[in-house]
Amino acid sequence: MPIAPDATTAALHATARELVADRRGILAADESIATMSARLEKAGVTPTGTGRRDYRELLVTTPDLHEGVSGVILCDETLRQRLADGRPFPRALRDLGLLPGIKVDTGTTHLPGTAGELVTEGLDGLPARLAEYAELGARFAKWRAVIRIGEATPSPWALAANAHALARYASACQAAGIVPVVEPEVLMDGAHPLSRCASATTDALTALFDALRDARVDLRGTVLKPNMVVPGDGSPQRCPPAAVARATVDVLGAVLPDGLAGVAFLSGGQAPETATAHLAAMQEIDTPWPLTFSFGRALVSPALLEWRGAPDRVAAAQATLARLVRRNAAVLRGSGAPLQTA
Ligand code: 5MM
Repeated sequence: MPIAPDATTAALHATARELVADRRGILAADESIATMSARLEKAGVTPTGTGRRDYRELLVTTPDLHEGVSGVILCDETLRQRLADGRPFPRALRDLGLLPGIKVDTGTTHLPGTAGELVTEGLDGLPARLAEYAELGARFAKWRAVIRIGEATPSPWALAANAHALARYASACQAAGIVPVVEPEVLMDGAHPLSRCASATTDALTALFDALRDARVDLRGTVLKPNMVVPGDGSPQRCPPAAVARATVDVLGAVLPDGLAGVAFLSGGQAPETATAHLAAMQEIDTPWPLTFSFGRALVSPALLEWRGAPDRVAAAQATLARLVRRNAAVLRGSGAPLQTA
């Protein structure tokens, strides 16, 4: 049973559907200041607040971005910044036909009692922050748990702790009228085979959906942002896109309850063409939820390299991003409607 009042519930459902429908995906541009600064420096751009703002402005003002992207996830810094023309980012996004989103976790920390496993933080004061983000125009939010495959990991305790945090975050979002995008990312790091990623992803999703049920999170107002089921990046195993698609959909099909608004995959460090090939192969399989993309690096990395901070390369960088967005949107299946409409 939904915990929010009716009008809010209907609005949550509508926003969640809009995020995953109409052959569009979500652009993840929510790198923390530290991550974004490191990526800018690597591309030869001075990592100042202005540099980060200019880069995000380049991304969101890419011509016709709304044709393949429904919403953009920003970080706290960008949500409070303004475009060069003076418009705050959330308003500019709305003007451009894009839903404003916000990353609300505050990063990961070591989880005591584990062999180096991580738990994501940010629950303290979250309801007040969400109220402010809603006031600033955020319509959806994102929280990422980071799960590493190792000899003895992921441990049940790390999965439970991360699932508990994701569920508390998701229910706080819905109480604030914001759609939660729940991201339990099983990293690609390692030499493990695809089967190991499948079992770790199954365990992570099982813990997550148990916690979401216990927290009475409304799944029709929720989007899942999972990893694809792939071999580790150091594994000699080579899997064709059809095998990745089959394994990924099988894992999701075994765990996901009815009614979820949709699934928007992260790219996790896959090359852009690989992530797109996997997404395309998944569209060949019938699923009860719309499957789309919520890529970060697989959409923006080539554009950042093209730009390198030069004003006269903004148009070329935007063309690079637009090409990748079009390519991913083009592989999406036509039906964006969730099956459960009651
Ligand atoms: C864009 O990067 C997001 C934020 O990362 P940090 O907080 O670590 O700086 C990240 O959560 C991202 O949304 C997901 O990992 C998906 O991005 P990729 O590049 O894996 O598609």
